[in-house]
Amino acid sequence: MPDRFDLPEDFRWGAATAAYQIEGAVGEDGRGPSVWDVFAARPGAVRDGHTGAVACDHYHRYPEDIELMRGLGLDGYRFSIAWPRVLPTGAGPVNPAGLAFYDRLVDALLAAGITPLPTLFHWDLPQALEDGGGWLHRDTAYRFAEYAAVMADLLGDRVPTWITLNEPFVHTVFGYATGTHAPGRTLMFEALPAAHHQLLGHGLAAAVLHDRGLAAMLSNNLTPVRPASGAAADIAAAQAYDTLHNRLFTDPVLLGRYPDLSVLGVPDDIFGAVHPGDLDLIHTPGLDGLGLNFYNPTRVAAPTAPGLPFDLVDIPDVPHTAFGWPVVPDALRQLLLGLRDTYGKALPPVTITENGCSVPESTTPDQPRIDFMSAHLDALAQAIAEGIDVRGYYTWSLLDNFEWAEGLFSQRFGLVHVDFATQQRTPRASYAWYRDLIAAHRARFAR
Ligand code: IFM
Repeated sequence: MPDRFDLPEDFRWGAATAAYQIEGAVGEDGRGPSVWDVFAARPGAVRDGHTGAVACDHYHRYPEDIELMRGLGLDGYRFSIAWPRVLPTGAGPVNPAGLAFYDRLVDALLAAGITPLPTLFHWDLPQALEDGGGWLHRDTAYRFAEYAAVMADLLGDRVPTWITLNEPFVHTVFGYATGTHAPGRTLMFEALPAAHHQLLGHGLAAAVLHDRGLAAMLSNNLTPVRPASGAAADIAAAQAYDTLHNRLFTDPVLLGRYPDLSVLGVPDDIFGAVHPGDLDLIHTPGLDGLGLNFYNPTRVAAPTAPGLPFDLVDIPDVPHTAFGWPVVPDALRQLLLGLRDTYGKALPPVTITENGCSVPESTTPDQPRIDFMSAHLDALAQAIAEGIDVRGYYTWSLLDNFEWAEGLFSQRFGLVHVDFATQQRTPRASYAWYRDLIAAHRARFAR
């Protein structure tokens, strides 16, 4: 059985972060407020009242963080650009100091031999755009494409590949449907225009990138969905959840159409959001790579109460992460094979743009993280051996960081521990393990 030592020669090793989770410096150098600044200031919105105001102070400490990446031997680093840092109100005049930060960051990465892989939107929408309706408002998609053009014009000479959106499923559901993330709207299925407008923004931005000779990817959090039993009601519930979590986002981009949304009780035009020609705008630019953020599979049962057409139920008899997420590494292989079954030749090369787990701070060494990553990389090697084109793996995350509604302390995903009082970075055992794995992979192909 192939394992992580059998990954192909050109397999790329990386680590991932996101702007609001690590940068801090939210009030510096002309950055405008984002939805997360506003949301995190609401009493009770984030555990312990934490915010990303300082986070890992990466805005000032990025040279030290790049040294940590160099120490790992990374090929690539996935980070996100804070839209309100470069366009403080989301549109209109650019902020030269914000642009200069990303210019410096990219140059420093390249000097360290690390390929930058930026994400344009990882949930920190400029608050001024939210005040105009945010992703519920169609214009936001057009503002996003303008912002993509600003960044591509600045960095396109040095950055060949871009990710437009991060996890539009999570942003739509947590941000607009249930309100546990910014901007904190609780619209349930009426949140879905926000999904459509993000996809439209993706399509428009991908065209902007292609016009400049750059490659466009989209990263989503996908999950293989399994019914809790063979009962027809559980199977129907699983189909509804798969539609919401996976197909709603992947079908328009890869196939140019929405799945049957009637299983969610949602009209085909998503409450009037889908205009004639939109699906062409989303699909026609084509996707140069699918970014797959994988954490866990999902088990679904028929609903026990009115409201949603599914219940999410736990997967028993498997380990769980500190977050309570079930650990089922082979589900990654199954997900990849399922994507090939569903999309066939329409499936572009895949890159794992996030995978990792939170481990309690007191766990020393962080063996559960090493076990998690090694088992998922073994599953990936098996999927590749079964013919799936997977180009690389970016672990989530380089550093402990601001884990959204969970705040700073409770969910630690980093290969590097961060003491948020002192900003001291301390590499964990998983850091040394990943470094040695990368080195062993390179040594195998050294001539
Ligand atoms: O921290 C998040 C990240 O921002 C998006 N993907 C999942 C991670 C862990 O929850």
